[in-house]
Amino acid sequence: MAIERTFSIIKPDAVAKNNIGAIYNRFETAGLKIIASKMVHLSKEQAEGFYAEHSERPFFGALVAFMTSGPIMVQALEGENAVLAHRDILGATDPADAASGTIRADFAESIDENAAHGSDSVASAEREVAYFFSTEELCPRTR
Ligand code: RTP
Ligand code: MG
Repeated sequence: MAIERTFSIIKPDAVAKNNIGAIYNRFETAGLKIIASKMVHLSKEQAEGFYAEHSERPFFGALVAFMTSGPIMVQALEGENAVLAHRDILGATDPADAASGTIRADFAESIDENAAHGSDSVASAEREVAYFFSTEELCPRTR
């Protein structure tokens, strides 16, 4: 199995509800290792740059407003098939459609405030990890 990296955000709604630790527990239970982590409060420019692929979508303004509404936690995660493994425990974008036991089913209120983000491909993960972390900030696991 391939050891991959992926990128995670615990979004402002979940940080505000004190669910950081509970969501970290989901990562660790799934075998995903946190190799970098920090809290940040995004500027409008940072949020627009991160979600640039959605800039023409009707929800873009609301997405940027939400993502800048409070602090977030950003993580690089490492593990076997990490991109898909992380998307599996995250659940569907709309928590109403998310499988029971997933992060969005258990911690999210709506499609607009859906608790967490996960990279959708290895290529996205590389870009997103690099958007927030320098190489020196990543601590790959040897055990
Ligand atoms: P994310 O990037 O945050 O992990 O979410 P995702 O891949 O599951 O969904 P994506 O299509 O990338 O959309 C990014 C975020 O935009 C909001 N969204 N709203 N109202 C809508 O139809 C709609 N569609 C997407 C969601 O908050 C989603 O997480
Ligand atoms: Mg996405």
